Amino acid sequence: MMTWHILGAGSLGCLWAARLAAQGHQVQLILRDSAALARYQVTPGIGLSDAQRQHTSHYSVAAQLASDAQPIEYLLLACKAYDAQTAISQVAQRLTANSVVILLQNGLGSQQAIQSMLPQVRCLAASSTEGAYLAEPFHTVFAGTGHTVLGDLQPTAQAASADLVEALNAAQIPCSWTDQIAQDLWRKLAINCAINPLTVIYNCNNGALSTYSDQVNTLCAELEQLLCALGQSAAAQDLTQRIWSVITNTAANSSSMRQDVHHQRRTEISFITGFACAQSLALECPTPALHALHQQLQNMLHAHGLPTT
Ligand code: NAD
Ligand code: KPL
Repeated sequence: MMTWHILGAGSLGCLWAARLAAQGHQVQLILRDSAALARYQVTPGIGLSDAQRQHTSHYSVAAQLASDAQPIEYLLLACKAYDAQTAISQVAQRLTANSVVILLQNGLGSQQAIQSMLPQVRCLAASSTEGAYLAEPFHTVFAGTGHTVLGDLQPTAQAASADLVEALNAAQIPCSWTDQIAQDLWRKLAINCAINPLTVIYNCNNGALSTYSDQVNTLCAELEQLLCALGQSAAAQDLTQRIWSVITNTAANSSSMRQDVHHQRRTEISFITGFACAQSLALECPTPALHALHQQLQNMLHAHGLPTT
């Protein structure tokens, strides 16, 4: 059995914690402060409900603060991308050359920043299509089945983590290993760039983007060029087709960014369109529609009283 620490006890953090604990792993939540610890200690443990919220089980999972002295073996970083660097710096002294850190953040930028902060630590990036939301603090609802792909952020002499993937699958966390995680992260980023901001701007479900097909197709073409310029031509392959498949297959869904705006939560814009725009400038690969989209999204967020970064 493994010892896991979970930093970020939100929707996905609680989902992973409950499933790992159910499988008999030792799990510790790392909570933000003593007030959060006190709030958690009066709960019956982590609550996990099915999508219809017909069944809820509670899992007894221990909790501690970042200042605890216990060394960390496996760390799941499950906070938002904009909190990731601050959160990891709070436990950095507890990581060793034997630690494995899984970065679950959406978008790109936070993972590379963390790997540079911790050059001696094995950082794996994860790209997940699972869906969860919090019904209340420490009570997560498993809203959508999906799959998580994991891979090393930087080349390593260590073998692919077959034991890790096996342990996660045994804990009902469907996942697989890739030696090309950057490809998965870039493909997902491109999909999120083409879909999420437009659903905020037009305040619509994903499927309604078929009304704006010219705009979607222009973005797809620019994103394809950007991925090729980045050396990610495999991620660029069939991108337009993939994006339209996602739009069709998730037609009734409200994108995660639109949900964030709807709930008056900060978005991960800087790690999605913000990161793509920065890369297009750095590579001198012009993406005018993407830049206009990013600006329009920032204006929209500002109008909603939300952070524009
Ligand atoms: P969330 O907001 O529900 O949870 C994040 C948690 O991290 C919060 O409880 C927050 O208080 C905590 N946190 C932040 N900084 C902290 C710190 N310094 N110390 C302790 N706790 C800290 O987020 P989520 O929905 O679980 O998403 C996590 C990441 O996974 C995001 O990047 C998101 O885009 C991605 N993701 C989420 C889903 C989903 O369905 N929820 C699906 C795929 C990807
Ligand atoms: O990943 C998504 C999101 O909402 O964040 C989808 C639904 C695939 C659209 O980008």
